[in-house]
Amino acid sequence: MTCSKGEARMTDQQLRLTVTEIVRSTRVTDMHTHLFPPSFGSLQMSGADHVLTYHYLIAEAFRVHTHAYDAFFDLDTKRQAEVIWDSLFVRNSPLSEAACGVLTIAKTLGADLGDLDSLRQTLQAQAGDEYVERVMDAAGVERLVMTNDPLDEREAVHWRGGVKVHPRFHAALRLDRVLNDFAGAVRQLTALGYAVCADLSGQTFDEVRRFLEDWAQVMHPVYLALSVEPTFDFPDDSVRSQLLREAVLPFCAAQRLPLALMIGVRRQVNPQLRDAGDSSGLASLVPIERLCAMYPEQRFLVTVLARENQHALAVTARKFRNLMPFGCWWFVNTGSLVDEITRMRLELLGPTFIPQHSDARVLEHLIYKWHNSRTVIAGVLADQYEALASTGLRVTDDQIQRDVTRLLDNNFWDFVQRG
Ligand code: FIX
Ligand code: ZN
Repeated sequence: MTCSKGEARMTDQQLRLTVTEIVRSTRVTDMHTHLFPPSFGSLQMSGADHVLTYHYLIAEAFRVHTHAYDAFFDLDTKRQAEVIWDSLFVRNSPLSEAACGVLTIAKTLGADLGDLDSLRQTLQAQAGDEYVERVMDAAGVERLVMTNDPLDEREAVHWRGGVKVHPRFHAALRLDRVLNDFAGAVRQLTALGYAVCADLSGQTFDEVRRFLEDWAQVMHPVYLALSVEPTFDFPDDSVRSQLLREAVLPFCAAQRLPLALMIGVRRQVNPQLRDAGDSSGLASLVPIERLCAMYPEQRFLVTVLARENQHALAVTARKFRNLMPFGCWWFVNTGSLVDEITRMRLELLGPTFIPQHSDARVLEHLIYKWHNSRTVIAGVLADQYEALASTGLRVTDDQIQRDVTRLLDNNFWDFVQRG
């Protein structure tokens, strides 16, 4: 960045256009999704019916239709999609972020708006690599990270069979089953030949570590991930805390892998809603401070679900360089909150965070999620560059491009590869 001193500098409007164009055209790494490539068979989800039966839309549609919970879930996917379509797109205007997103997908892929048949014909339910690449390109997503649970048999069977992973997909080894329900995991781990005990006695820590090592060799994860409830504490004498201390963190250190923590989910506040039944709660960031202080060489990627926790996360990241805030997760992934959170992070951290991930569960979600996120990120950045330019500093295209590439791509890879 150079001082303007007599040189022509961009008008605010030019600056805004430049930032918008750079954010629009910069390819992202989507560092947390629930997507799979076609080689994982039915785990790969795409097409209109899956787009419409996204759990975000399921929850919203229950506020409109009168089906009993079980009666709705007893319907097949096609019929569920029709109920949701009728509830959110016919009987109401699709004003929510997730509902409007379906129209963004339709428009981008060339389906007729307001026509479910057209959406079904345009989006491919049986996707091959070519369609996956077309959708990723339309969303400007160069690479993405999956969520890979080694204790999910539907998934493990593909890995054991030597599945070929599309080169634009990367793995993240998900620890929820092992760490959040160790008693349940013990049954599975024992059946798989790992000598673990629910009371953590004997070889348990070594065996959990061996399990992680075995799966790291298969998946080549770019990080490990765990979601936790708002009351998450560390260190304490819980089974999870002991497993973290004695097995997971030593494993991460040996393999130089970051640990992603997703904090603040209250699972199944309404079990009748199934996948749509989780909620959010306020957490303390003190356990994250402790983790970062106790393990200064360990890198932590952290996202928080409660709006009220976002500021504490940014402040904590100012104190610990081994903490990387990422994304606006789930209930805070809406335009107004992404704007607020991204603005605040930029003000407190400069371009040293990962502004967004999509959490897409269905391939085409990438399109609307990244379209919406880019729009907000561009607006926030344009305001900050405008403020910078008003000091007399000349902001160049190259510098904007460098910063945007950091935010949308390099910050993630630099952080995970720092080890
Ligand atoms: O734990 C997670 O990774 C969450 O993102 C999901 O479980 C959640 O259902 C989701 O899709 C949120 O966007
Ligand atoms: Zn997720």
